[in-house]
Formats: sequence, structure tokens, C-alpha cells
Amino acid sequence: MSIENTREQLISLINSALDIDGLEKIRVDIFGKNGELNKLKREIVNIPVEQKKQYGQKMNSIKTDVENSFESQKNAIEMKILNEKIAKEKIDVTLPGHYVRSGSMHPVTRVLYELCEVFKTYGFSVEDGPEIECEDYNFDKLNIPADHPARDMQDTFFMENGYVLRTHTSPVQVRTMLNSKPPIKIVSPGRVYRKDDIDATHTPIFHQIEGLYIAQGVTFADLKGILMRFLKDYYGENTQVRFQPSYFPFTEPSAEVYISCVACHGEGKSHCPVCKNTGFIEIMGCGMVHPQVLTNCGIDSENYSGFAFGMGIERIAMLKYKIKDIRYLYDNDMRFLKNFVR
Ligand code: 2NM
Repeated sequence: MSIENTREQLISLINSALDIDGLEKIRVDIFGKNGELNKLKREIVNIPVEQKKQYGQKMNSIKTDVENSFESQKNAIEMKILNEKIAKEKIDVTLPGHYVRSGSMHPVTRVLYELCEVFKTYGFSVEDGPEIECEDYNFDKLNIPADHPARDMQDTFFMENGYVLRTHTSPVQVRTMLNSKPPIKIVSPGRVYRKDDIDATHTPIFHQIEGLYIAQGVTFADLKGILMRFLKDYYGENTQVRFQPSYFPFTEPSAEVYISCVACHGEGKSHCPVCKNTGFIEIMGCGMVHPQVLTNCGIDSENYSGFAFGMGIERIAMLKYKIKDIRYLYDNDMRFLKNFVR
């Protein structure tokens, strides 16, 4: 093979490579120890002395050209591979996505959470406690005597050894009073149990949130201030609030709190099923913590006073979302629950 032809042959060999593997084989055949370029180099012994210089120059020029073609062929193949990869991996961002069904908070959970958030803005912290309580914390410390109807077998789930399923979250307040010093400013949300027959407004398991504020010089005016602020924050600034005297064994004085009807806005229209045409609905109970309860829980009732309040979460949720029957909340029927997907 003449040295002149070698240049063209090697370049066309390189240009015939289709992929990286083919090119690698060609690289060995050309640049390897026994490759074509080294063969040319070894030929120099057979070249007449006067032609050696010219031969050497030609050889170097061939080497440079072949190296350059090799580099450009290598680049061409790599570019081709890259372009194929880009074409293959191209994403059409205009294609419709896969539909992902999202979960959501149960309305009771959501109301519980929202109420805690409102009370946190007034400086209350959120506390919880066990659902199985001793009778002492659930009743005795709260000034609910042994012969009180609330302790009746008909109302309370009694467990073994003087334990009950808590009938309110007040034992959380009892625990906090026993374990810490005033000022105390807490709300206790949670599940409670009562042996009620199931109907449109009762289930044996339901939820409450209770609040407790104990410090020096706390008065009924503080109670009214906090609760009126809360009811306007949660139900709207135009909400009207009424306090009506009531009775609880653990507070004295005690009151039931009413707000203007969320359905007819206090107009008491002739056909309002929500407020039964009174224009107002009962929303919570409250009162000044009975001095005996403070004493029972290790707090000096001469030095400290406090207020407490409580409300049922299901009732709040039913009024807020216009749910006519409490059983909808616990049927787990998707046709109902899907209304609460945000
Ligand atoms: C209510 C109404 C009135 C209440 C009282 C206490 C405690 F522990 F301080 F004595 N906790 N919660 C209370 C007072 C609860 O729910 C309708």
C-alpha cells in the first residue's frame, strides 16, 4: 500500500464507524501498537536514505490528518447518541397528568384544629390526657358527688377498679391544676364517652374542647370577654352573644352561652329549624371554677380564681357545615366525606 493511499484509506475507515464500539476497534487498528501508523513508522528502514526525510514528513502529516478525522468522527458519533437520547427522553409537558385523589381532614378533626388555633391566639396552650380516667379525676375532684346523676350507670362507661371512659375532658384540667402552678391557661380538646342512645344529635363517642384560665383576680368579666371575642372570631364579628344562668357542679356561677342563629341570623323567622324560631342557639357552657374544685386540685382558692368553659365539637361542626344528623359524621360514607376535600 502506498503511503499516499494510506491517508485516504484510514480516513474513510474512520468515517465508516457507526458507533463507539466500532470506533474503538478502528482506533486500535490505526493507533495501536501493531496499528497502521506504527506499520508506516517501521517501513522507514526500507526507505532509501535520500527519501527518509520526505517520508517522515508525509507520515507525520498523515498522522495529524488521521487524528483529526478520528476526533471529529468521535464527536459526530457522540453527538448522534446524545441527540437520540434527547429525542427519546423528551417530555410532552402538555399531556394530561395522572389524577391523584387527595385525602382530607375529617370535619370534626378540622373544627377541633381550628378552635385550638383560635384559642392559641389568646395565649392558651393545648393539653391532652388519657381517655381512660380514674373516677376521682373524672368526678370527685370536679365536685360531682357519688349520688350525682352524671355518675349513673346509665350515663357512664365504667371500667374495672374505679376507672371510667372520661365523660368530658375536664380531667385534663384537673391533671394540669394538680401538676402546675397558676397562671394556667389551657384548652383540652379530645374524645369523650357517654352511654347515650344514638339519634340525630347523640353518639356514645363524641368530642369536646374545654378551656381553663386560672390566675389572680380572674372574674366573670374576663370569661365574658374571652368567650365573646372567641365567638365573634369564629362565627363572625356580627355574631350576637347571650349568657343565661345555668348550673354545673364544677362552676359557680355557671352559664349557658347562646349565639345568634347561624341559619336565620337571629331574626327568629317563623320556620327556622336550627333555632326553633328563638333566633338564638346554645353553643357552650361556662362558669367560674368552683372554689371546692380549686381546693381539690391543690390551688389556694383565697388567692386564685378562674373560669372554665366547654363545648361539643360535633355540634359546632354540624352548625358550621349545616349537617342535619350527627350520624353522617361517623358513617364514613364517601358521598358525605368528599364534600370536605379542599
Ligand atoms: C363545661 C362547662 C363549664 C369545666 C370546668 C372545668 C374544671 F376542670 F376547671 F373544673 N373544666 N371544664 C367546664 C365548665 C366545662 O362544659 C360544658
